[in-house]
Amino acid sequence: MSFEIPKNDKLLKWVEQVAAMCEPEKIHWCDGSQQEYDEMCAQLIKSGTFRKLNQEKRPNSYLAFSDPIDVARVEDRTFICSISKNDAGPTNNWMPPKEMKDKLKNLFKGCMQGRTMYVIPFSMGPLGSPIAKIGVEISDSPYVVVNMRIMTRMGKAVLDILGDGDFIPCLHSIGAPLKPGEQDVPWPCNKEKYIVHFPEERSIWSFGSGYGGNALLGKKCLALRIASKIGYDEGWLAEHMLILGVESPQGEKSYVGAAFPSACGKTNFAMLIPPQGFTDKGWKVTTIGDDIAWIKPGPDGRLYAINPEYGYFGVAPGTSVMTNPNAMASCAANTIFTNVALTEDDDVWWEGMTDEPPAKLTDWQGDAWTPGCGRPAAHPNARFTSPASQCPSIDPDWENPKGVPLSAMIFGGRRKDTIPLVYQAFNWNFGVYLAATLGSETTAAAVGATGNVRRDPFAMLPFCGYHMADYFGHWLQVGRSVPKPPRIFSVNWFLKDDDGKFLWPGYGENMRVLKWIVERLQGRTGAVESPLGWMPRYEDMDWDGLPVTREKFNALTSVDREAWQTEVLSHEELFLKMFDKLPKELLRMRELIISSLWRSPEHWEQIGDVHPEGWNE
Ligand code: O2Y
Ligand code: MN
Repeated sequence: MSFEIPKNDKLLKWVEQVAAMCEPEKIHWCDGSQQEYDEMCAQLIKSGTFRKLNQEKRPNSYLAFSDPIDVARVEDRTFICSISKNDAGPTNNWMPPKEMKDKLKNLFKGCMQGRTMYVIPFSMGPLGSPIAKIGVEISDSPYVVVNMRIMTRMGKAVLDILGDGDFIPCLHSIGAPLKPGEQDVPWPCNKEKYIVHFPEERSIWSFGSGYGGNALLGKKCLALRIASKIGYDEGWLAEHMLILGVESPQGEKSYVGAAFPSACGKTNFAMLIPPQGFTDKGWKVTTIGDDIAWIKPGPDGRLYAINPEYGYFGVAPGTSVMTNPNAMASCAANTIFTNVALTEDDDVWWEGMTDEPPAKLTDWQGDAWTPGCGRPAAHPNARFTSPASQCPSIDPDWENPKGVPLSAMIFGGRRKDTIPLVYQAFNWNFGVYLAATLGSETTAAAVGATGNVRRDPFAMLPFCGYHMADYFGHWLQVGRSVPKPPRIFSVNWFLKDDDGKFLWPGYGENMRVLKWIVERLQGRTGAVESPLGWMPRYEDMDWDGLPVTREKFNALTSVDREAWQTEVLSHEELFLKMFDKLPKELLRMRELIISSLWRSPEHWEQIGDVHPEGWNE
């Protein structure tokens, strides 16, 4: 330890208790210095967890291959152990807290034998910001320590701010004690995994996994599951949202939060580069955060958002200089890669990085790989951990402790039909309804059959630390109490035509939708009323440089009434699960949508599906 132990009774007592339970060989208090980071990376190379990458091509960067049984978040092993089962709700796994604690204490007994126990003080949010929260993670994984240094503000500076104040205890073990003389493996973990949250106690216990959201406890566990419950109790929101800034040619800056379920391209949207014609005219997009937003009412009646994180834990496959040049620049140096492939010259590669794969690679399991061998070179959930400050589009206010004022919030899933390209909710309650009923088609990477729609309310299904219906009620309450709430929009980048081809090009072209949204807020463009909300007409959007015909636009914005009947029935299925606590406003909204979709059979036959050119017929 390279500094004086802090005088914080709660912290000292907790560290002592955990050490007595886990029986580590030694304890290391992390100071967060560059020297400590470098030494730990060297140690990870020695233990076989890290390979140092080519210093010229990828300066100060490392590659880790995980155990194939430890490659992603484990939703079925994630628990919200509130005192009452009904406070966790029907969408969370639950066990009585006492029963779970007893189980965990058994698992944690002696689990750090032969290993070092690291004490990792970290701040979610800028150091000293009134919105920030301090956590302390205890972990026996040096891989976790170095990742936490990139993902959070971490080390001695945090303890200085903490003083004798309160913090959120986050206990983590990979669950792989080492017997004296036993040879370690490159990625120690346990096949039994538990990611457990005690929302009333505000504590986290994670056992058995060293990967991502299971182990870097500041991210999904603290900044979403525990923080969402704190926000519920204190009157603010912890959301699975990226935050971006849009600057117009007139110099007006608008900030937008956007929630998309996992694997829907959040990082790409957060780092969007507008098409050439737009940048030429003076449009600019800046990045505040790519995954999580903490949103609080400000003194001027608006909602202000901060990104509580300090880095990106981005999905590598599919990321390229074509799809996301800003992400590629972010991971150009000082990055930890996990489960991507290794090139012959010690650089990294993953599917989608280049059109042509290299002739020879080492795949994410350490085996020789050649194109056409039938296996992916990188795991589909392979990641880069990179400092947010390295993103070329980072917003000058990304560390502003007050946050940035949100003008709009966008919700979108992956839907091949039914949900139009974009529409604006008529009001806050309509917006809460569209977010509560957000759905996304399952991809091969997610659970369930591919192509099924999974309801993922507010993109928070795996991350809400309390009853989802109480969460809906909390959002409705925020709308009642905040004088100038952001406007709420729905988007869908994933519509397909009858041949299964994408109707919308996505990526940078999403700027056209973003432009309509911010110009709408500024009263600079038009819209028409649809059964679902306000929608652009063809002439309300900027098509400069993209030849979208009126016919294609109509396909992108039409509302298929039959599809919507099925859609609304599936909303009902979600609502039935939580009927006892469901805010009645949502049932009223549902009735309003049904009644605005309904037309006499004759009328329906006459106009068929409706789109913005046909609304008023
Ligand atoms: O699989 C993991 O452990 C990472 S999950 C993740 C990481 C960064 C941002 N978002 C997510 C997510 O699942 O939403
Ligand atoms: Mn996420």
